[in-house]
Amino acid sequence: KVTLTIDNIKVEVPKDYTILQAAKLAGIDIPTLCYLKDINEIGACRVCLVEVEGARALQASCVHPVAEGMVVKTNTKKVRDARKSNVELILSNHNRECLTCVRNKNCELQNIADELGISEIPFEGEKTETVIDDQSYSIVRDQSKCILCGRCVNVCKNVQGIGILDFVNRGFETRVAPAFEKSMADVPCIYCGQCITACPVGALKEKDDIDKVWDVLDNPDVHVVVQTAPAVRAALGEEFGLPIGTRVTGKMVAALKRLGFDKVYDTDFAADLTIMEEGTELLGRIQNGGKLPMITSCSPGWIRFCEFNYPEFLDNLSTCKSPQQMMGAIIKSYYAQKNDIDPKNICVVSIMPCTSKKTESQRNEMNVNGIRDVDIVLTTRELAKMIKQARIKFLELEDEKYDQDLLGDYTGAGVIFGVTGGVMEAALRTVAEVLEGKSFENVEYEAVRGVEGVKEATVVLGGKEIKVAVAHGTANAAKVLDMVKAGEKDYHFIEVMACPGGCVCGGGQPHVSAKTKMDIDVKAERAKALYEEDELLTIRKSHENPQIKKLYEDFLGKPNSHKAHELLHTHYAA
Ligand code: HC0
Ligand code: SF4
Repeated sequence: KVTLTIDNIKVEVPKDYTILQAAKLAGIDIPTLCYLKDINEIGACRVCLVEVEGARALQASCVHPVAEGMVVKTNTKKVRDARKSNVELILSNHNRECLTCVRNKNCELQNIADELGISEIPFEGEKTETVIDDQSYSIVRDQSKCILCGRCVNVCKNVQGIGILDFVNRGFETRVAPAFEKSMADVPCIYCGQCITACPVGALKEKDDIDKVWDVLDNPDVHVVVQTAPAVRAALGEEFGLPIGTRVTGKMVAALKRLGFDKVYDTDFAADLTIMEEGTELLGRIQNGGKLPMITSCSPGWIRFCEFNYPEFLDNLSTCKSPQQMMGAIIKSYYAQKNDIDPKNICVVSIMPCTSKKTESQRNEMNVNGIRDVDIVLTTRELAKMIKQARIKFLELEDEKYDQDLLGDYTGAGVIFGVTGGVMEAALRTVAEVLEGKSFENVEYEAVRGVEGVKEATVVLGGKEIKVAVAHGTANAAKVLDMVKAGEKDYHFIEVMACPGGCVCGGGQPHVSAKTKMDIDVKAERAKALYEEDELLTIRKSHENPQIKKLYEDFLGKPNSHKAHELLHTHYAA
């Protein structure tokens, strides 16, 4: 421990702390801009400058280590002036069309300019040309908004282990872009959108598909069915000022009904269906000497990561489509048939916490006889925008229930899909009962829960040891695959989610400022919301979902049947 003085307040902190951390502990707020806890701690923007007694220049507090007896001042004229001119400099080459920016009122640069009292930009010079890359289905990059903070660069490189975005060129020509300034559509980007959630400004955003949805809602000839992913309910409320981790399932359903969707269903139904298919596939592979470890295939960012970086594992992927795609395929077959609607007149809209789901829905594989499983994908953020555009008073909505017919039941197992370890836990709940031939009271598998990057467990089922692993964030997935490749591990089943924390922290979820991330573990808070819903539900195992049983009886036959394969499975080839 060391003791230092910040603004005349004595504070004792661990000796590996930075001044920024120490100040925080002392209740002193230092502004930051490029700083992103654990991800981007590089002192580049020079907004967090402080005066350190004895040092000649001002110091970037986010990287400057504390020392015994150090005396720090965070609010002198020198400090205020320096911070201000550094932000003015950033603003002088920034596209300041805030009113039409996706991050208007939710922009860390806008906030800091306001807090520092910046009322004019003293230097006006040459500006970076506006170049917009909107060629991919998922991500739009606007160079004129980029402030070169490096947050996206480091999340992509270090957290995801990918490195699509980097600094290119020098001096005034410096840009953050893919190599050779290629389009995001032409590089091995997995569209996880972690770069978007790291971006403090509007330089990175999702492809906006809101108007497509308004169009189909306005068209009386189209039957529009919406599905909501498990993780959306854990975060949508944040867009309306609710605390992180507030569960808003009922209000979300009410809002979707007001927006005019013909039917509102939960992707959780299809998550249960996935467990039936994937669980059966796993048992089949174990019993018949199939390819192991089997690896989950529901996270489209992970699928792309595997295709680009570990093609030798493509046969290890479960052949199951993701729940979002299964839901679409079932709506356009079973549901269409039962309701006597031509599937060509049905539009399936998904609300997802994910930007990669937009690209997934457009993949060649994701159709049945030329009919797309899912037509339009919106992120959680886009849904919030639609609700605001419709002037729906979200906070005042009474809870409503999903539509109940045919695809309305869902279980706790389906809900927890949205958090890392959830798919594994849901699978174990079902596989355990099949192998043991009896029903279990305790359904909670603590070993696969939590925010650790790689989790492992061995469960004994029907006298057989089943070894499983869970990885979230693609850098962690790579670690697990490398161990399997090296023969160090022999798992039966691996769950991979591309985003750290799982879908609850997907690239389409509401923005959380770097400042809030210093205080709150967003992954854990949002996960809690889903575990809470799981506990509240009476049915917590996928195979006990009554409408899933009915779907098999009336339509699919058995799990992994010929029909199930035609609709719900696919194959990924290199
Ligand atoms: Fe997920 Fe999913 S759990 S990927 O994270 O498996 O996006 O929430 O919808 O499809 O169900 C995302 C979330 C889903 C799918 C489900 C899976
Ligand atoms: Fe990197 Fe993911 Fe952003 Fe692509 S979407 S640049 S992989 S962080």
